[in-house]
Formats: sequence, C-alpha cells, structure tokens
Amino acid sequence: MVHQTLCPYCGVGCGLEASPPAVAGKATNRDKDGNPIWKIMGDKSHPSSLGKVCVKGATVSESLDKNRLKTPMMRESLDEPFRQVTWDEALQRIVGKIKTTRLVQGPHAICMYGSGQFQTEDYYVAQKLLKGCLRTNNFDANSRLCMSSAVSGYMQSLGSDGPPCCYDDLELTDCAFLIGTNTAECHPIIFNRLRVYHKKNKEVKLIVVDPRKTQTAEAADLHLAIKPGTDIDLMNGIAHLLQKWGLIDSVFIDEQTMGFAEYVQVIQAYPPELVARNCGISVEDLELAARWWGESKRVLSLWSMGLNQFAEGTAKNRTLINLHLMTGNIGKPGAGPFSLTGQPNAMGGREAGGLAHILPGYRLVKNEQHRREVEQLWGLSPGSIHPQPGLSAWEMIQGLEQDRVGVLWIAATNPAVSMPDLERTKAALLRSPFTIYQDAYYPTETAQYAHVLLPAAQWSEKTGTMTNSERRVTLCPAFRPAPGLARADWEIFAEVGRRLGFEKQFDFADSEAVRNEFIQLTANRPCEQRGITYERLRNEGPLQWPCTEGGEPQARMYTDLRFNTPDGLARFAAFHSRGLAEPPDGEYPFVLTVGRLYGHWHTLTRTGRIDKIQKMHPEAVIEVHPYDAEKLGITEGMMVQVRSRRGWCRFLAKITKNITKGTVFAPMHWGAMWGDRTEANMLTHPEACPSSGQPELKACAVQLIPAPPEPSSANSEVVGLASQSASNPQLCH
Ligand SMILES: Nc1nc2c(c(=O)[nH]1)N[C@H]1C(S)=C(S)[C@@H](COP(=O)(O)OP(=O)(O)OC[C@H]3O[C@@H](n4cnc5c(=O)[nH]c(N)nc54)[C@H](O)[C@@H]3O)O[C@H]1N2
Ligand SMILES: Nc1nc2c(c(=O)[nH]1)N[C@H]1C(S)=C(S)[C@@H](COP(=O)(O)OP(=O)(O)OC[C@H]3O[C@@H](n4cnc5c(=O)[nH]c(N)nc54)[C@H](O)[C@@H]3O)O[C@H]1N2
Ligand code: SF4
Ligand SMILES: [Mo]
Repeated sequence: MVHQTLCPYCGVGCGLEASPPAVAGKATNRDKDGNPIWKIMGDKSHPSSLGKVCVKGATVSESLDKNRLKTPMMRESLDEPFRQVTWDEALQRIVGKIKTTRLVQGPHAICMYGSGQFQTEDYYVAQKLLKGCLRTNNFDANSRLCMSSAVSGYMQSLGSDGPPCCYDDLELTDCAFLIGTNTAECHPIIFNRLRVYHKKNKEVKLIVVDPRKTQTAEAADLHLAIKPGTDIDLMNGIAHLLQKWGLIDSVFIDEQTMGFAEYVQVIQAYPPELVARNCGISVEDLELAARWWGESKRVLSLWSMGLNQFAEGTAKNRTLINLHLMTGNIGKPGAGPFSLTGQPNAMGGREAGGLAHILPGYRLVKNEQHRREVEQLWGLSPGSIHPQPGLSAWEMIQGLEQDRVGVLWIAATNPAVSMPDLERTKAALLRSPFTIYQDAYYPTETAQYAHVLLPAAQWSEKTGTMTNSERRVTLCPAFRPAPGLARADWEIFAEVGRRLGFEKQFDFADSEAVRNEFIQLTANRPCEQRGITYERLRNEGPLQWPCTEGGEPQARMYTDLRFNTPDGLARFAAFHSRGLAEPPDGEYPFVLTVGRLYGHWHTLTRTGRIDKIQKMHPEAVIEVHPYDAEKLGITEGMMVQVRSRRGWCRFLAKITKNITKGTVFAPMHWGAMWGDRTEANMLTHPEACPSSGQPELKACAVQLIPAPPEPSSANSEVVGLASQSASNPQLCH
C-alpha cells in the first residue's frame, strides 16, 4: 500500500508517497545495517510540489532506523552513565520534579524548548500543558532562531502573522525579488518552479540579493552582492528611487495604508550614491533593481534567514513589506511578501501558539480577551494563563545562568549545536538542575546535557498535521511502527498533564481529537481552519487556510485589501539602517556568515546518517575570497582556524570568488559529534532583534589564521561527557 504524506524536512512541504520495503517477488532494499528501506517518491497529486522532491526528501527513509533512541533513560547527574528505565519511572520522576519546582521556585521555573519539527498536534498539547495547566508561558521553539522576525514583521505591518501568498504566485509574477535566501539549496522545489517559469518567460525578472554568489544568485538576471547587514540601506535606497521616479501606487497608499509620510522622511536619507557605497554595489545595479521593481505590475518577494537572523530582523522584514505597500504589490496574484518558512511545520507552530508570546489561533499572550477565549475552551478558570510572555529561547539560557530554571524540557531540537555562542550555551546547559530531552535519535549533542531522555516517535511513526509555507495543511499518517518504546510527542505531553491532575484537559483519544479541539480555537481568526479536519484532508487532500467549516480554502490572504489591523490599514515602518550588531574591526576583520548546504539538514541527526548525502558534503568547509586568502597566505584545502570573541573552530579552506571580499561563509551543520571543532556557533553571538528576540545568527566578526598549531584549551568537560555517552552503545539500540 502507498501512503501519501509530507516531506519532514523543509517548509516547502512537498508531498511524498511512501511504499513498503518488501514487495512480493523482489529483493528488499536495505540500509548498511540491514534495516529495510521504505521507497519514497514525489506525490504527483500534492498541489504544492506536483510530484517533485529534492535529495533530502528522496532519501529520508534511509535515516529512520539508525541510532534511534528506543527506551526512556535516566541518570541522577550529568557525570553518571544513563540507565534504561520504564516510561512509568521516567514520567514519575518528571511529574515529581515539576511539582516540587512549581512549589519551591514557582511555575516560571519550568521551561519547554520545542521545535518546528513538531506536528501541530504536538505543539498544541504542549501549549495547553505549559501555558494553560502549568500557568507559565515559558514555551518557546527553535522558530525563535528561524521565523520569529517574519512573524513580528507581518504582525506589525499587516496586523497578524501569515504569509499572504501561494506557490502559484511563482508562475504569475513579473519580477521575483529574492533577498537573504538561498532558495536553490534550501527550498529547492520552490526554486525549480520559479526557474522553469523564469527560463520560459524572458520578460520576467529575477533579482537575488545575497553577499554570496549562491546557486540561487547564479540563476538571477541581477545579483546584488551586498555587504552583510546592508539590506535596509538597499531597500530604503530602492524606495528612494521609486519615490523620486513616481513609480508608486498613490491610491493604494492613501486608501490602504498608514505612516507613509514618516517613511518618506526616512527614505530621503538614502540617495543612490550613498546606498551603493554602503552596500558595496554599483549605482547602475541599484537603479536597475529599483526600475524593475517599479515597472513590474506584480512583484513577488521571497526571503528567509538572510533577513530574519539579524538584530534588525523585524526592521528588515518591515522594510521589505514597505516596498510592497508603496507599490500596491500585495493581495493580488503574482505579488506579495512571501517569507519562506524553514522547518516543515514552523507554520503549524505559529498557528498553535508555539512561541512564548503567542497563544493558539494567532492570539497574543498580552491580549486579555485572547487569554479568556483560550482559557474558556481549555476549561480553566479566568486568569489561568499568565498575562506576560514567557522566556524566549535565549532567555531560557540566561535563566539557566541565573539559576532561575528548575526544569528544562527540550524536544525535537538540538540546541547544543544550533544556539548561538555555544560555549556559553553549553555552560548554561551544564548548570541545569533537571533537563528532559525528548528526541528520536541517540546520541545527539544535546543528550549529553540531559538527566532524562525520552524516546520520540518521529515522522512516519505518528499521525498528525503539518502546514507548509503556502499555508497548506497536509495529513501525515503513521505508516511504520515506532521503534522500541518511542511515543508521539503529544502523547507524552498529554500523559504528563494527566499525571499532574488534568485528566479532563488531556483526555484525547487520538491525534484527530487533538486537531478537532485545536481548530475550534481558529474560529474567526486569520488562520481559520475549522474546515480543515482529518476527514476533509483524507477525502480532498492537502488544504490551505483560511478555510471555514464546509467552506472553500483560500489561496491568498488580503485579496480584499483589508489587513488584520483594527482599522484594516497596513502600516508603513520607518527604519534607518543600523548595520551589524558586531561589525568587523582591526582585530576581527572578517564577517562570518553561517548557513546551509543543499544535501544536509541542520545538525545532521538524519542526513549525517545517509551515505549519499555524506558523500555530497563530506566535510565542513569555509569559503574565502581569493583576495583575502592571498593576503593571509591561505590556500585551497588548507586548515584554517577561525576565531571570534567567543570561541574558535577550524575548517578546510575553499577559495572562491562566490563570496564577497571581507566575508567568509561556514555551514551550520557539523556539531561536536560530527567534526573536530567544526561548530560554527562557537563563533556566533546572541545579540537579538529587540522586537522578535531572534538572534543575529547570520553574522559575527572573526579572524582567520592559516594552519595554526593545536591550541591547548579544548573543552575537556564536554569531551568527557561525549565519550561517555558514546561508550554506552547498548542504550541506543
Ligand atoms: N538543504 C537545507 N535546506 C533547508 C534547511 C537545511 O538545513 N538544509 N533548513 C531549513 C530551515 S529551518 C531554514 S530556516 C531555511 C533557511 O534557508 P535560507 O535562509 O535560504 O538559508 P541560509 O543558508 O541559512 O541563508 C540564506 C542566505 O542568506 C545569506 N545572507 C547572509 N547574510 C546576509 C545579509 O546580510 N543580507 C542578505 N540579503 N543575505 C544574507 C547567506 O549568504 C545565505 O546564502 O532552510 C530550510 N531548508
Ligand atoms: N549560526 C547559525 N545557527 C543556526 C542557524 C543559522 O542559519 N546559523 N539556523 C537556525 C535555524 S533557522 C534553525 S531552524 C535551527 C535548527 O536547529 P535544530 O532544531 O537544533 O536542528 P535539528 O537538527 O533539525 O534538530 C531537530 C531534532 O529533532 C529530532 N526530531 C526529529 N523529528 C522529531 C520528532 O518528531 N519528535 C522529536 N521529539 N524529535 C524529533 C531530530 O532527531 C533532531 O535532533 O538552527 C538555528 N541555528
Ligand atoms: S524541497 Fe523541502 S520539502 Fe521538498 S523534498 Fe526537498 S526538503 Fe523535502
Ligand atoms: Mo530554520
């Protein structure tokens, strides 16, 4: 039997068809360890991907059986080995710890750090447990490191979160403006669709703004290789020219927006010569970009981490939305600001309230009416939900540093690799009095900091829903058994809730019951999805929200040009450029930018275990411009030590003109388990956007030293822990 589901990797959300490994009369396909491999194909009937898949989706089944965490494990302190325990023992310990922590330190000493790799049902039950029953808003997710600047940008400019466009817009636009996104490698199926259309339609313009000449930039008609952190200069410079040339939509501005006059004041300060100099591009290229934007009837912008992961992340998002507002490029086919979601279900997380400042149904913690609505549906007394946002991801690290955290529960994310300033992150994790880590794999870098390990069922082993970048919800059914004693994340949260005395609140028969309850909280909200039930998803396939009960799914938001602000008007934002939080200087003269490679996924828990992908990207390499390399005496393939104010790493050098002078690029993927000092986040800093709390993971100041001698300051503490968990192989079968 063929099972239709969604790819569990990126936010493109491609439909997959999985068929069982054993086919009568044929030899079963097996991985190196002898595990049978499910066959994965693109699902032609999935409207988001039409049968296409990239190498990650195509090979995902090869990672499902390797190094799985199969039983709960526990230890009293981090220097002890783990021992296998029963679920009952593990849950008793967790519930006991939660109860005493609540009594002794109060509810805000309990934190959960979750993930855009949860299904919506996992997210929803976690919100109910933390924000409703435990009365703390200390639930945050790795989306804080990923999409939170887009969330706050949409909220502040358009009145609510939600990418307003759909993938069909890729084939309806006159001008695609890709900024801070390596779509070709990170959202490949979206990129392929755009590229095919662009190739066929010579008049369609493709602009790419990225300090690196990525595969995305190679396909562009115009590549603006700006200096890192100068996006606001560039976009204000484009706005300056559009205003000067009169290429603006005055009717739209007058009738549908507020704040234009202040914005015009700001953009006056961005004349082309100054902007070109600040960005490191030519005036001609700047003018060409502005001309193409201004003269196109339908402009579609796409972006991801090159805008979001900055201390001015929200300002960058809003500055981009400004360009859409001033030219009326929103609410119509082929046009609009379209953030590309990173993870498979970061969108579902936003809908279910999966960040410390939001509640299910695109509600805000700070809004009293919103809190009352949620409390009522959850059967809790008014006032149960705390009126202040909880701790964001980095604030949890600070909470650990200040001994304000009593219980830290981490699920479906690997912060010992993906958080900024890893030396500090790891030191904080070591201080945690009690860490629960719920993951599908073992070992991982974060497992070394846990007191309790809970085995999670992952994609293909649990049924739930996920929403992709174009707001399309797909039902992902379980079609393989979970290994050992692994359980779905939501079931674990619900069981803890029941054991804490909330039997009624967590009395879900199955994940369908969870979704049925969650969608009630989307009633008349921007992310309305009462019409997106399991039943309809089974019968009709993937559906986009907003979709009322029995109603038709809507492909686009804001087609009536009424925004989700109280007065229906969109808001211009007037931001000056502030540049990088840590600019290069004499001592640390290079900007390091950290990002992704086509084949690998994040911290390698899956793709690091797939031979084909390992062969594509065998090791961590740093990209250096030939001019800089020559000055420093760095040659191709040489080991380079990279130092920042916070730590050091080493990478093999790749000399390439694809990167702007003065900037170097390293991948985020190789954590301590996969390389020798190749953790790029040893170098990054936690300075974050004041509005979104998203850290500036895309840029920090570094120095490069060719082939240095081995320094003696290796982090022996952590190395000790690592070797210990690796020496317990029987526990990971
Ligand atoms: N292959 C692969 N695909 C993935 C993932 C993965 O791990 N691997 N992860 C998924 C996730 S969660 C996410 S969030 C997305 C991320 O998708 P992307 O954001 O496309 O990926 P990144 O490589 O992090 O960064 C994008 C680009 O930002 C550029 N950049 C750096 N600084 C600046 C700047 O100041 N201005 C501008 N304009 N650009 C800048 C970098 O050079 C880089 O090419 O990918 C998703 N897809
Ligand atoms: N410098 C720098 N740092 C970055 C970034 C960057 O661009 N630059 N990008 C940031 C971004 S955008 C992101 S999204 C993060 C990603 O960083 P992480 O979230 O740390 O990365 P993953 O490797 O995806 O971790 C997911 C974990 O969940 C587990 N897992 C998978 N499915 C399930 C499940 O169903 N249940 C449970 N319980 N576990 C499961 C996997 O085994 C894995 O250990 O990194 C951030 N860090
Ligand atoms: S583009 Fe993204 S969703 Fe599609 S197959 Fe590749 S990783 Fe999966
Ligand atoms: Mo992400």
